[in-house]
Amino acid sequence: MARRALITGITGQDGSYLAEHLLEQGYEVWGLVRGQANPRVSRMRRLLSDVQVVRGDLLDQGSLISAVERVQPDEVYNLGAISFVPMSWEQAELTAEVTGMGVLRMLEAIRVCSGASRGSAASGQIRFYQASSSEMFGQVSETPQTERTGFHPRSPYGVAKAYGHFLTQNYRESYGMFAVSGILFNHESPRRGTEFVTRKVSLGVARIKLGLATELRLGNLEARRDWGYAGDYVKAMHLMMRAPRPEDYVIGTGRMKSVRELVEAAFAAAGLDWERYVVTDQALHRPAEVDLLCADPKKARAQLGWEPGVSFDELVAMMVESDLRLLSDGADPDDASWP
Ligand code: NDP
Ligand code: GDR
Repeated sequence: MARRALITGITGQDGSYLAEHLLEQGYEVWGLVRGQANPRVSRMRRLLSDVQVVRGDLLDQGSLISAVERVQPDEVYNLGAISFVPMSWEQAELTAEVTGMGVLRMLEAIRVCSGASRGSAASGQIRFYQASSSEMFGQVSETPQTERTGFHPRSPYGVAKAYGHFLTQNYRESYGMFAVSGILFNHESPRRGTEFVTRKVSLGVARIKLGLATELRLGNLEARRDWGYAGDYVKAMHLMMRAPRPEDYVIGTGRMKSVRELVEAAFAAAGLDWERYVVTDQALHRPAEVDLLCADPKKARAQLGWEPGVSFDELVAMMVESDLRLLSDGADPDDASWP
């Protein structure tokens, strides 16, 4: 019988790539979707017509219990979150509720539905993946960061993710659940939300190239990140869930670039000189910045055999080309079907 996966956050970037990957692996895939008329659901359906939908919200404990009861999943991937870091200062309580407490609610739904109790072996039946983040490292104490590096989150988002991370470990230890966290570094794609810097830049470049804009406003150009391709990273999530033992893994490329280097590469990919178009804006700086993040993915390479396949330059070129195509077709980038 096909294994059954339930994905929260299926209408987001990672949810779409993970669903595609699991369908390719022969899974029956279910997506938890919220809202009465969520416009992202129809976009998701255009790409993932084989996915079945169950209603639910990470804010609503009963809905998660009902979803797990209905789907009877073998694996639950908890990708749903308020994921845009600046929004977590504007709506800190909501971020804590969705990105932090949402993890507790999902774990409780699994615990209740699988009849798990302290020390019971039955609790291992439904496997759980938590989308942890390099933002938990925040102000880093060492570089590169490993599974053993301490956390010093710098935003309400990072704090909420750290709560979810520790709670996942705690349910593994308390109830013997197969519960894992992937500590994923930034990963991007043509499906990335338009508010995140890589996509904002690739869209900005495409608009300027096509004569639809004359400048691109950005915040801190000196921040450095370890950027990889989302399509590679969802494979790591699945490998963690099929590993013999539940363990946490750092997933990244091990290479760091600055926002300035990202901008240079993206404008160059369209044959433009970035210095003529980029304007920096103090209003786009964050109350507390994460200056640099760089993964040490040795454990994932050694134990899961996972390697990133797409380089930084290939990723930037892929995103700029995709946005040039999208805008040339007259599509609305926030509403368009996923490439
Ligand atoms: P997106 O922002 O693209 O997707 C977030 C998803 O969360 C959407 O599907 C959204 O659904 C859903 N969601 C929001 N609120 C709720 C709620 N109350 N109940 C249920 N679902 C909700 O994120 P990504 O795909 O980029 O990231 C996936 C996960 O991985 C997130 O948890 C993120 O924090 C984490 N992460 C991402 C990294 C990255 O670089 N992309 C790196 C490390 C971690 P809706 O359509 O209803 O709004
Ligand atoms: P991040 O991603 O906060 O790392 O979180 P984002 O792309 O938003 O920012 C990366 C860096 O770029 C700087 N920056 C700007 N960022 C945005 N969004 N817009 C700008 O105009 C801009 N100018 C400069 C930022 O200051 C920052 O340093 C992402 C999310 O996907 C999280 O959910 C995930 O957990 C982490 O990656 C790992």
